[in-house]
Parts: sequence; C-alpha cells; structure tokens
Amino acid sequence: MKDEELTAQSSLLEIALPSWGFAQGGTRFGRFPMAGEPRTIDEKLEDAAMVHRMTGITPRVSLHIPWDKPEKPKALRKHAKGLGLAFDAMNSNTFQDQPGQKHSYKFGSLSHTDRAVRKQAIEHNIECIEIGKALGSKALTVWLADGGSFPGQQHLRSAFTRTLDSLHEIYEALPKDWRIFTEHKPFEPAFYSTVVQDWGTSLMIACELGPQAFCLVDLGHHLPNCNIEMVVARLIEANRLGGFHFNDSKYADDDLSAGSIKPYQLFLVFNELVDAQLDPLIQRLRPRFQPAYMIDQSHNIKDPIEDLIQSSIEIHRAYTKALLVDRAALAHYQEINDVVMAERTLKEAYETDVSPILAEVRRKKGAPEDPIAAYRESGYRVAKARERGN
Ligand code: LRH
Ligand code: MN
Repeated sequence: MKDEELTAQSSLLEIALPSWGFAQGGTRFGRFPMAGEPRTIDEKLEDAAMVHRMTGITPRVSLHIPWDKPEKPKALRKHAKGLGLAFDAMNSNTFQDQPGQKHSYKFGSLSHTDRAVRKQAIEHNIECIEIGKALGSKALTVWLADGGSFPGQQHLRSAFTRTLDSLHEIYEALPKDWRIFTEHKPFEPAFYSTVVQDWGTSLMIACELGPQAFCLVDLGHHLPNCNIEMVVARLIEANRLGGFHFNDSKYADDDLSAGSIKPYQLFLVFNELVDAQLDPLIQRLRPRFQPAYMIDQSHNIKDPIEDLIQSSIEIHRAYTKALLVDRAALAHYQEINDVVMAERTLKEAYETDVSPILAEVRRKKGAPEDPIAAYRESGYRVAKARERGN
C-alpha cells in the first residue's frame, strides 16, 4: 500500500473512550486519588476532549449508567458537541446495588431466580436505551456479573435460559437502528460459573436474539493463552462481531494500557479485522461491517489522560501495521503452506516502524506530533487541579 493511501486508511480509525476511565481507578487494596481528577460527567467530557485534541482519533465517549447518568441528557449532548465529541455505546450496570434500590443484585440480575429482580434489571437496561437515544448513542453494551462462586450454587442451564428471556425483553425495546452487545467474561466477581463466560455463550445469545445482537470482545476477558485473534475470526465469520474493549493484561482482567503487555497479540487482532475489512466477499455481503472500537481500562497509577493518549496511539499503531501486511503474498504462502514465508510476511509488517505515518495522520488532523509531550507542556492537569480544587 503506498504511503498516501496508507495514511488515508490509517486516518479512518476512531476509538471511543470510557467515561469511567478519567478518574484514577483502584483495586480492593485501595485507590490513589490524583489532583485535578474530574468530579462530574461534564468534567470527564472536558478530559475526553483533551485526549481527542492530542490524538485526533478519539471523537466519542462511552457512558456507564448510573455512574455517569446525566441529569439533562440533551444539555450533555450539546456540551459534548461543543467539545467535538459524540456518544458511543451505553453501558448498563446491574452488578452493583444503588442506594434505595428495591431488589439486590447479590445473586444476579438478568439471571436471578426472582422475576422481580430480573424485571428491575430489564427496566434499568431499557432506561439506558432511553438515555442513549437522547444522547445520540446507537448501541447498548450488557456485561453481567451474574454467576456462582461455588458448585451447586446455580442451575447452570436455567440461569442461562432466564438470562436469554430477560435479554429478549431488552432486545424488544431496541430502536431499529441500534445494536446490543453482550460482553463475555470467564470469572470475577463470580469465581466458579459466570453465566456469559465465553464467546460461545455470547454468540448463542446473539443468534437467539436477532440481527441487531452482536458480541463484544474485551481483551482482558479471556483465560491465559486464549487465542483471542481466533475468537475474533470466528465472530467475524458468524457476522456477529459487534466491537471491542481494548486493554491489556498479564494475569487476569488487569485492565492495563492497550499494547503495553502483548503488543503482538493486539497486532494479530487487527490483522484479522483488516483482513475482513479488505475481503471483497465481506465488503459485498456486509457493507455495515464496522466493529465499535472502545477502550476499557482502569488507570490506577498513570495520569488517566496520559494513559488514554498512550493506549489510543498503540491501538492506532497496531491497526496501521495491520494495513501494511502484504495480503496477496500472505495468501500465496498460506496456499502453498510455506510456513516460514507466511510468518515472515506478518512479522515484516509488525516490525515496521509506523510512527511517521501516525504522526502524519495527527498532523493532518491538527493534533501534535508528540501528544504526551504536548499534553505535559499544556499544564492541563495543574490548571484543572486549581480549577477543580482537588
Ligand atoms: C467488566 C467490564 C465491563 C464494564 C466494566 C467497567 O470487567 O469490562 O465492560 O462494565 O468492566
Ligand atoms: Mn469491558
């Protein structure tokens, strides 16, 4: 691919930022607050706009409800527009009990044995859709903590069928141009049987619900050594790949910076995405093939804005390297089973330094050549600490 075309393709990447990623994250062992942290959704959008100014590739924010429930959605939409931002998938939350909540989610939500609890959880998801409609969002992500921590605690099949029934009621409330994403996770907070524990279960749900249902792949939600790029290839083949929560991990759902631990895996995931994107069959049969690219991380020790800038650039880097793969040569070597040359064809793209392309894309979008340096020179965080008095 010639440089101009590569730069043009590379500049098409857009990533959504997690509204829950702008304050310092923590673990059960504690959280270390930072000066200048955002206190409201409006301030989180200001920080998101700073990340977008520095990278040029993060024009949307994904909201989590009720963590970031806007009092006046229309006003928030206007505020976001003024900052050059829009809203990506809404995230429901039936994994925590809110003050004054009638029924507890301690033993589940959409899978709970008590119809009243399921009804409460269904209504919460429908409320997320209503808020999303006012914000201009076009998707709902459902991640469920539902599951058991001990053998015998749940009837494994009926917990699943109750979840399906509940999701059907949510699906019925989806506007025609919306998508629903189910997000699988093998464990935590349930430590024996999570109801939506893997991509197979998520795919069963999507096929059961209907054409607006898709699977969301959170890179941290896979058991050690799982071949995630293969999961992506399967979901693409099933036409049910809805999107991603990008992050990285060494051990479990560590929610670390994308590309910080396993950059080759991130490249191989984008290699599957670009391969599909450039596949004439997919282009003809699935013109709407546009997975949602979102970041889902917990920023426990880095400045969240720096972490999101860094992570966005590493995702941009992986995507751009995947665009460099000589697909004709790769297909040829795969055809003739020349393993070494096939592997080398991938590695050549991966080992190419695409920093000049990424900088060129930023230059064309009016973003700085070195975003981290520019952010630090801006004194943004110090100014926000003064302004936010924290
Ligand atoms: C669950 C998860 C899910 C979010 C939450 C913040 O681990 O990945 O996507 O709702 O993190
Ligand atoms: Mn996630």
